[in-house]
Amino acid sequence: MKKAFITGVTGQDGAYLAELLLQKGYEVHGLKRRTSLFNTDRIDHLYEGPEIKNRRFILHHGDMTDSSSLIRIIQQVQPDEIYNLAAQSHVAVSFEEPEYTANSDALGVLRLLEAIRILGLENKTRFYQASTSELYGLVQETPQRENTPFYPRSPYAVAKLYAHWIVVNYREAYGMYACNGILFNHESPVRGETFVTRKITRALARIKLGLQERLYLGNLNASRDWGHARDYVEMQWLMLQQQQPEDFVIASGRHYSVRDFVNTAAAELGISLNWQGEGVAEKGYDADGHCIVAIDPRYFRPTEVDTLLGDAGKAREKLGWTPKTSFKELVAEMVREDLKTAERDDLVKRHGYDTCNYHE
Ligand code: NDP
Ligand code: GDR
Repeated sequence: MKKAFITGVTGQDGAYLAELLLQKGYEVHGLKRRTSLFNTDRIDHLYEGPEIKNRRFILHHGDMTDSSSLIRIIQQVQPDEIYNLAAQSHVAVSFEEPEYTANSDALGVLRLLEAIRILGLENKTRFYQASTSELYGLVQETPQRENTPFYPRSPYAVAKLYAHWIVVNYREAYGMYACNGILFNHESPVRGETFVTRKITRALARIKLGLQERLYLGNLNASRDWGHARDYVEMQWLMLQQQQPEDFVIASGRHYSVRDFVNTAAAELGISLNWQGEGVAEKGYDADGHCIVAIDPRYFRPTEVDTLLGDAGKAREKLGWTPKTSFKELVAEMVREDLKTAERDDLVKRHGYDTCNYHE
């Protein structure tokens, strides 16, 4: 039985990947950091209690900023594959916590690669790094491919640039099977609530049921190449099953603006939006003339990535990969799931209990 170690297993991709690897018969080990509240919502359905014999899903406490925990876990598990998905993954937050972001997102990768070396696992353990389209930042070429020059535009992207190149360097210097998946934005119903897509679907569902008045956003003109996380984790696994380690761009090849995303999600909910005004004064009104979408300049970033569009031609040709979920299907699935949650919150509210209205 193959053993995989997933860092970031409690995150969006970690949950989808753990599920996929368990289906494929792997023994899956996950890194979980200590938090004051539970952080395992996304993987609770995979949990196996100590009473289960031959458990195949096992969590370990550790942290990307703590070498000793990483070395200990890798020594204990002796994984065939490591998927490094852990990161402070929020671009806007990285401007406020640049040092921590560099520590976990850049040095964290070095710690894992060194752990493999220290433990003499270079010839056994294959390594996947969650690289990102944010590396292209101020884009030098459209669409972006594996050889498009990078121009990172945030402390997050700069940290991920280090991560990307240290993986390439360890591959070349030590012959390790290590590769980067340069993934464009991918979303799902379990996407973190502060990323723009989930923020939109969650807020519009709550607005529809009268649980929230308005959705505040930043740059409506930013455009992204959005896909579904379920399709993208399949590629993470495929990249570790090749003869030779290589880096791949993973993208849908289509892009939409944040405003398009709002319109599509609103339409799914039967809300027709009428936009008026320009720049920071732009507002979206519903059919009754209520302003339900407005701009809050707090969400503008010091340096923005205006537009991204990926070309996953290499993945298509070499790995036979194409995304299965369209933009519209993705939005519809996210809206449907957030509407279910909003209906539950509505019920709770009608029974006299207030629900969270946190909308960042
Ligand atoms: P999430 O933010 O949903 O998950 C991040 C995971 O990393 C969580 O499990 C989080 O733990 C964990 N984590 C954060 N900091 C640490 C730390 N110091 N030590 C241990 N664990 C830590 O991200 P996604 O699932 O969306 O993304 C997965 C990876 O892919 C990330 O590296 C991201 O940067 C990258 N990526 C994502 C893309 C996307 O569109 N989703 C596109 C391209 C790259 P906790 O649950 O406790 O917060
Ligand atoms: P991104 O995702 O920065 O691309 O990083 P995010 O959803 O945060 O932003 C996408 C675009 O939307 C604009 N935007 C807003 N963003 C947020 N979060 N909140 C808002 O209110 C808002 N209004 C407009 C942003 O300015 C931006 O242009 C994600 C993360 O998953 C990274 O970890 C990953 O590497 C990249 O995708 C690829």
